[in-house]
Amino acid sequence: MSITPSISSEPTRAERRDVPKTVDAVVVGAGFSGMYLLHKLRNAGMSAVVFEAGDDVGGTWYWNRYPGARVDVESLAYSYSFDPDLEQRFEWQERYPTQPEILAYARHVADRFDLRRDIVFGTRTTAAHYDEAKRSWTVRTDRGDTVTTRYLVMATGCLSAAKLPEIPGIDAFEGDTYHTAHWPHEGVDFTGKRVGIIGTGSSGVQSIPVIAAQADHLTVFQRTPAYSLPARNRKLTVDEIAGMKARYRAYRKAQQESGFGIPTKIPTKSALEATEEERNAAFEEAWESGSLVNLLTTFTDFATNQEANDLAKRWIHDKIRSIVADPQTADDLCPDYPVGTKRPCLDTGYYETYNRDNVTLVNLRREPLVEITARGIRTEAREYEFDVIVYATGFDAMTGALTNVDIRGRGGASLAETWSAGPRTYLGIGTAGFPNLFMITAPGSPSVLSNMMVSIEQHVDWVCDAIAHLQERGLTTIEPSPEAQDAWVDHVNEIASHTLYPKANSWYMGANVPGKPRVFMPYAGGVGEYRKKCDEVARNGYEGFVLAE
Ligand code: N01
Repeated sequence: MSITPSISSEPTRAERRDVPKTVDAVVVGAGFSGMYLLHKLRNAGMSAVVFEAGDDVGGTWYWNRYPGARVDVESLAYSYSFDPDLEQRFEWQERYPTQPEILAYARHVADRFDLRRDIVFGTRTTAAHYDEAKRSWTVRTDRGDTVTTRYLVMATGCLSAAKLPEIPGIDAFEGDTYHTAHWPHEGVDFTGKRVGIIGTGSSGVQSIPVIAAQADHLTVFQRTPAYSLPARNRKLTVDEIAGMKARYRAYRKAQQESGFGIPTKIPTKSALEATEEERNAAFEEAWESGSLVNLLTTFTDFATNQEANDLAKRWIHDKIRSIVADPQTADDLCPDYPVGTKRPCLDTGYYETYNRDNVTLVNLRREPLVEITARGIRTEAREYEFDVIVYATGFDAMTGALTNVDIRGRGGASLAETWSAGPRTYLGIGTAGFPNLFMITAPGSPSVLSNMMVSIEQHVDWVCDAIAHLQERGLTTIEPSPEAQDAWVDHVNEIASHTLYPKANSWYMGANVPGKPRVFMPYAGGVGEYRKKCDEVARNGYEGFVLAE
């Protein structure tokens, strides 16, 4: 479902550059994937054009301007590694950078590599059709452009197709409405306003404390509580920055070999073997560290054993109850699914916010949402009146941005229809029947279970190497064999089946979109293992792919 104009903040249309009729590669999206792709393709002597819906670079960080927006990977780790000089020059300010700081970084990169001259802004890609006779793609946009290209790279991001909830009366509200992923560039002043917010995922958890501090009253509508850790954000010290800059090369290698794209200590003990004292100490240390991966790697069986996970769950419940004063509110904030099976959050004062007099939590499990009305939100218990409603209701994750484009491969087969029972890819990079279509961090790759910057760079490097391989050998197409794809999909499912992930109704499973097939989409085997597999495939002449002259 796309965002309706009434709640989106459409950018003013930017000056557009001329669009060439034919290029070697079309890239869709000018976020961190598209920017790096453009840089690499150009360096390889290829012509490329990037279509970007927004009016500037930055992708997710261009759109998600809601109050409190930050990344939950540390700034010095959430940055490109491909240019050591860039690493040394850019000065990160905070441990967890704000959206404006990350967007400033993206802009800095665009300037540094003069990227904007090959990016067509304010332009949404609407269709891409493969011509089997010509072995080329024809790409169309909402601005009337038609470009033919040999290679098509979807750098559209995993969390970019914002989603409104399926609630009756959504257009009836007469006040202001905003979606966290389409926040107005000029910001929103909540002073003196009665605000309702629907959604308590990462976007809700980050924005709720900031909105509460400003609004007259904030009412939070929660369907599923989040697990959230205090971020313990702070200014970076000069020594910290210098220390990382001195050891960046070794750190980058460790990132690439790690499980989540963030080096951590490797757990050695089962939570069930640890004494209660050891467990409490480990959980407390993770909580105090302000790092999600530290929590997720406390014990070997945290992600795979229900009993082990329950120990962490109970510990976090106790923490929530120790912070939130009202016992009923505290209970309502305690999640019942295994820790880590929905994306956990990092917050600044989230649970404490519920101790404020001007904040109310509505538990939609006890008081289901009925409709949006002209004046506010009606639950089965009552109507709540608002001046503003904020939708922090997330995304059609991982597949939405791909299937929203009318992509047609061999025989005119539509990608959306081909994936109607769930996405099928080989390595999360390509899909059978769609030659020379590459996807960056697609389903079947670690993507959202990793530090995205690490996974993005790995995919972009791999794709550009594959293209170079074809070019050097005078080959024209590459696409996964159906057999290799089937085996990979089975492998991805097999790994997921050994974890607790499928136990939660998460967007990882497509569960937040009615009718979307329930398939665990990311590859849960870890960034390091995945990279080894991709490298091996390339070394073996792109094993599992069909390459043709
Ligand atoms: O979206 P979400 P998000 N009625 O899907 C609720 C990344 N991110 O934008 O869980 C009532 O997580 C929904 O309830 P439920 C990060 O990967 C990162 O917050 O479906 N409620 C849920 O509570 C993150 O995971 C950062 O039951 C409804 C909420 O809306 C991902 O983006 C910051 C509803 C949606 O939560 C998505 O985060 C922000 C309905 N009909 C985002 N429909 C950082 O790096 C939905 N909900 C820190």
